[in-house]
Amino acid sequence: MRHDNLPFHPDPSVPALALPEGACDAHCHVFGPAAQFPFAPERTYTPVDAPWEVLQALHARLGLQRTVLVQASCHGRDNAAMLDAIARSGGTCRGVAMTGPEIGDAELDRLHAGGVRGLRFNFVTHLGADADFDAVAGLCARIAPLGWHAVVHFDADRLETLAPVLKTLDLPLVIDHMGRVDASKGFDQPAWGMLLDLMEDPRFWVKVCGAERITRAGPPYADAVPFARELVARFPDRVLWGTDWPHPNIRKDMPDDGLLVDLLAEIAPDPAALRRLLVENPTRLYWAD
Ligand code: 0GY
Repeated sequence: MRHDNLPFHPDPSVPALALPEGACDAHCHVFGPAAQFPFAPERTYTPVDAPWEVLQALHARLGLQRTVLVQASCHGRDNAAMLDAIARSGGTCRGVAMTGPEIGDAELDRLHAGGVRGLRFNFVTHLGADADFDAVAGLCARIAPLGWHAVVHFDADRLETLAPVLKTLDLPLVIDHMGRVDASKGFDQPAWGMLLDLMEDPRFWVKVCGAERITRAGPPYADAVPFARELVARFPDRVLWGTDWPHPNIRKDMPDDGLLVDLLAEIAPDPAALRRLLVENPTRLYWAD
């Protein structure tokens, strides 16, 4: 199959930073192999195969012991590749699925038994059609009793219209990639203020990964790191971090995952804050039971 994405970094550095016991990569993906797990016909990109075995080897190199696999749009609503990886993980991996309002209760139960603890909703222009908000609200009402959360992925320019509707949902909500604010616009940009305002609501969590997506300066992402650091300082109990391997739709400067780990020394310089970010917070959302 012809892919249109760059391959992941062939030889990531071994980080200098030693991660705490039980450290979790709370945002990464498995893609394919396409021969076994075909990509969705409606996808907007075709990634390179990125199987579980390669992710496991990367995690061993980086010092990460647990994994949250996040369903990506290239696999659409077919969560099979993710479920297969979770089933082979020996309990060290959980998942965030994508589905639609037609899903039955028995299928939600099957996803729960398979390690899923949340649903993801996309409002990102380059990934295709927005999730339908009525369907999102209906699904959120059904998954809240399971102890699940919603992961919301949006472009920063959607914040103004999305924030009020997201606030109507009665379950924990995790915002992907620091709300995809443009790091070059600094702390005074309106989107950053709106993101902080949402985070004042205790239902909201935020992923402080995605420096490589919000940067305009490129590696080592000096423009983006202050945003992550500020979120960790202000909301230490509601932040998550992940590599985002294999980095779909990164069009240049494929990240060195070892460098991304080393940025944590600046993002969470206090060891207790780093432990919350990498161990305690993901445990609360994904391994509560
Ligand atoms: C990410 C980011 C991207 C892709 C997806 O669902 C997806 O396909 O999330 C992106 O293109 O920015 O989190 O993997």
